[in-house]
Amino acid sequence: MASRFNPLTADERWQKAWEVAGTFRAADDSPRPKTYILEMFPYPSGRIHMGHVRNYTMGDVLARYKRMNGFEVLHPMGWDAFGMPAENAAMERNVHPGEWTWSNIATMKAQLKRLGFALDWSREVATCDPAYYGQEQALFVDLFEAGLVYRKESEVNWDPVDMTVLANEQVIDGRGWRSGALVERRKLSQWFLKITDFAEDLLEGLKGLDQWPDKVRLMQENWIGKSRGLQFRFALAGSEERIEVFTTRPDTIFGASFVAVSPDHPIAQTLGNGEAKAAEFIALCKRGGTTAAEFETAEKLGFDTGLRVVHPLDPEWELPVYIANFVLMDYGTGAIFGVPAHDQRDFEFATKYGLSIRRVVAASAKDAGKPVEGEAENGDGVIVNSRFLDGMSVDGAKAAVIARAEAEGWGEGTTAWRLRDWGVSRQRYWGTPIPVIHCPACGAVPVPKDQLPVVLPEDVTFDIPGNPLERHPTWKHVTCPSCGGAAVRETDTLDTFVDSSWYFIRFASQPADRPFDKAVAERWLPVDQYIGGVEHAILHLLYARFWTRALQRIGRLDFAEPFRGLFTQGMVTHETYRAADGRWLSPDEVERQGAGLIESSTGEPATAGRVEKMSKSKRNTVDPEPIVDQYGADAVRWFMLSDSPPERDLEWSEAGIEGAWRFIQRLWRLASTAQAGEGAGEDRALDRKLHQTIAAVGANIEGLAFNKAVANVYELANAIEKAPPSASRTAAVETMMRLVAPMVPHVAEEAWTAAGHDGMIADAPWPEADPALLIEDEVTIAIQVNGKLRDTGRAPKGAPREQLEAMAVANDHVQRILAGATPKKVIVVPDRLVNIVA
Ligand code: ANZ
Ligand code: ZN
Repeated sequence: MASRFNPLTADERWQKAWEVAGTFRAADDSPRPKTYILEMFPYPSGRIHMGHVRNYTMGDVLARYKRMNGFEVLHPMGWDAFGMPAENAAMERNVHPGEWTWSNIATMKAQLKRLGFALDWSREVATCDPAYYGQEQALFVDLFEAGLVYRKESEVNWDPVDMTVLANEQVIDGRGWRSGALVERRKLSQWFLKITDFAEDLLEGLKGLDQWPDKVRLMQENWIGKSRGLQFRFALAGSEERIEVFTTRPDTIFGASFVAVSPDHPIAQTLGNGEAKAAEFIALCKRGGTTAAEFETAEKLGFDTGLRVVHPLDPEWELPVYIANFVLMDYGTGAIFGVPAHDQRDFEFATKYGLSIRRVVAASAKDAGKPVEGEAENGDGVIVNSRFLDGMSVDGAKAAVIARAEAEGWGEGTTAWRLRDWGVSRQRYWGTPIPVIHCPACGAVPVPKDQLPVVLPEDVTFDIPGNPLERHPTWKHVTCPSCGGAAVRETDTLDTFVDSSWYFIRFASQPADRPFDKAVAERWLPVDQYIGGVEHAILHLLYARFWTRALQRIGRLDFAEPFRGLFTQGMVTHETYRAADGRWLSPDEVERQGAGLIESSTGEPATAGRVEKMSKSKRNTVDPEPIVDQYGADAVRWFMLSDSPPERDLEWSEAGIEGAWRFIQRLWRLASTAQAGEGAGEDRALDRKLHQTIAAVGANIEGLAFNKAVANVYELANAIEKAPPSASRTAAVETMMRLVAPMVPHVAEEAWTAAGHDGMIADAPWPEADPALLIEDEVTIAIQVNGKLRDTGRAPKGAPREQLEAMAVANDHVQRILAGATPKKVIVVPDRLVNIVA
C-alpha cells in the first residue's frame, strides 16, 4: 500500500467507478425496502458554496448508510432554475437568462460530482427545462379545472420610472432597486391558488409531523394563523349605514377609542371620490412596498373622516372613524376598532392623533387605575374598566362578549385565518409561463394539454425594463382554443415556489407524457428525510404541503404529507475582516502578524470582526472548490460533519480542515499497518470497543448526530492504535473502514480494495454489532497511593479483592513510589479503586 492516501487521483477514480457501475441508481422495481433521502435542491447561482456542501454531505451520509443497510435509496439532485438573478444577469451582462442558468448548472454539477455524492444523476431535473415546466403547466391546468385556481385584482409594487412591476426583493426602503424611484402600489389582475381551502387541514396535519423540528411546526402554525374572533357591526351615527369590523380581542371592547378602515374600504373610496383631502391621503397610502416588513415598520398614518359610530354596548358612546394605512383590505373585514392600551399599532396611532388610551386589562384588579405608558400591553390578565366584564379573565370576557353580540344580533363569533390565497403571478420572463389564453369572447381559457408545453420564446431582450413576454412581437398572439378567434396568451409566469412544490414527485417518477406515474411516485414518497435550510421553514414547506394535498384532492396521489422527516441544518460561518478604512476583506486578503492582522496587499493593520454566516456582502466566504483541490473530497466532508452538531452553525477554519485531512491520512495509515502487521489471537477489549462503536455510529447516523458519529470513530481509531497486533485488530480496522464509508467514501473504497476485497465498499453491508459484546463486563479501577491517583487499570467486573490488590501493587507507578518497600496497608473498594498506603 502507498504510504499516503492521494485524493488527487483516488477521488476521481472512485467517482468514475460508481458512475460506471450505476451504484447509486435507484430502481423503481427493487424488492428491497425503500427510503427517499432528499436535500433541498440548489438555485444555480454560479458556484457551490459551503452551505451546499454541508447540506449535501449530511444527506449523503444518510443515503450511503441506508444503502449499506439494505435499503433501495432514492437520493436525487436537480436545479431550482427559474428566478430573478438570471434576469438580473441578463440586464447587467447582456447574456440570455437561459444561457446563464445552463452554464451555471454545468459548473455546479461538476463541482458536486467532485464531492463524491451518492446521487442518482439519471433523475436530474432542471425546472427551467420545458420537459419539467411543461408538466407543471399540465398540473396547473388540472388545478384550474378543479376550481383551485382563480384570478383576482391584487396589489403589486410599481416602479413609476422604470414602468415595471417589482418583486418584493427589488423594493429597498420603499424605492425601486434600479431607478431609486418611490414605489407605488398598483392593482393588477393576478392568478391565485386556493391554499386557504386547505387551511384547516394544513394546520391539523402539523400534529402528525412528529419527525419535524418543533420550531418549524410552530412557524407554520403561526403563518396559517387560525384565530377565533368576533365580527360585528358599528352603526354610523345618524345613518342606517354600518361598518363591519373583525377582532380577535372582543374582551377589549370597552377599551375602544376609534374605528379605522383600510384606504381600499368602500367607505374610504366613497369619501375619496368626493373629498380632495381624503383622496390625497389615500394616494399617500399607496406609496411604499407591499412587504409585510414595510407594513410593520411604516409610520401609522390616519385621516379623520368626520364620521362617528355608536358603541354597540352603549348608545351614548360615539367613536371617531379614520382611514388608516395599517388596516389591510384583505384581512378580516378591512375595518377595525382600535384599542390603544392593548395593541401596539393602535397605541402609536392614538399617541400621534391624541386619542384616549384606556386600560381594560390589568395584572390584577387593583392596577385598574395604572396608566398604560410607553407601549401597549398585550399580556394576559383580568378585565378592568369594562362594566359587566370587570373581573373576568381575558378568555372569559371574549366568550361573554361573543355570546352577548350573538344574543343581541349585532355580531357573530367567527374564525379568521392569517393565511392568504397564494398569488402565483409574476410579471417576469424567466419562469414557467402560466398556461392560459385570454379570449375577448370566452374569457380565460386554459391551454389544452395537447398544446403544452407553452415554451418561453428565446428571442427576447432585456435592454428595456418590463416583461419581455409582454412586448415580444408574436409570442402572445394566438387563436382561442375554444372559439378559434384572435386571443392573447397570459404573459405572467409562475412564482418559482410552484416549481419547488412538486420537484420531489418528479424525481420519483418522470414519464415523458405525464407529470408523474401515481404508482411509482407512491412507491417512493413521502420523502423519508428532507434536509435543508431553516429559511425555507415556512413558505416552501407550506406550498409543497398544499400542492400535495391539491393533487390528492384531484385524485393524483393518495397521501397528504410530502415530507415525513425534516431536518434543518445550521449555517456555515467564518470570521469577518475589515481594512483600516472599513472595507470588508476576504480571508485570503489578510495575514497574521504577531498578535494582530494586516491587509496583505498594503501591510496596513486590519481587524477581525464577528464570526458570521458566510456572505458575499461581508466577503467572508470560502470557495469549496480550491479546498477540494488541496485536501480532497473526504477531508471536506469529514470537517463538515465533525465540528458542530448539524443543527448548529459550523465555523469554517483552516485548522479544522487541516485536522480533517490529517485524520484521513491516519485512517489510511491504520489500514496499511493492519495489513502489514497481521497478528493472531483475540483482543477482547478491542472487540468490545469495536462493537460498541458499530452500534453507536449507526445510532448516531440514524439520529443525524453526525458529529457524535465522528467522535465515535476517533475513539475507535485511538483504541486501535494502542492495541497490539492481533486478529481482532485487523478485523477492527476493516470494520472501521465500513463505518466511515458513508462519511469519507473515497479513502474507504481505496483501503477496501487494498485489503483485497472484490467489489466496492459502497455495496458492502453495514457491520452488525454483536449484542454480547455490547455489555460492559470490565470496569476501570483507580489506582491510588496515599489517596492520590497514580494510574488506572481494567479488571473484570466483580473481580476478587486479591486480584485487584495484586494488579495495583504490580503497577509501574506504584512500584516506583514504593521503591522496594512493602505497603503499610491496602484498601480495596471492589469495582472502583485500590488505595495503597505507603
Ligand atoms: C381589537 C383589538 C384589541 C385587536 C387589542 C388587537 C388587540 P390577528 O390576531 O393577527 O388575527 N385587525 C383586524 N383586521 C385587520 C385588518 N384588516 N388590518 C389590520 N389589522 C386588522 O389580528 C387580529 C387583530 O388585528 C384584530 O383584533 C384587529 O385588532 C386587527 F388589544 O381588534 B384587534
Ligand atoms: Zn374564445
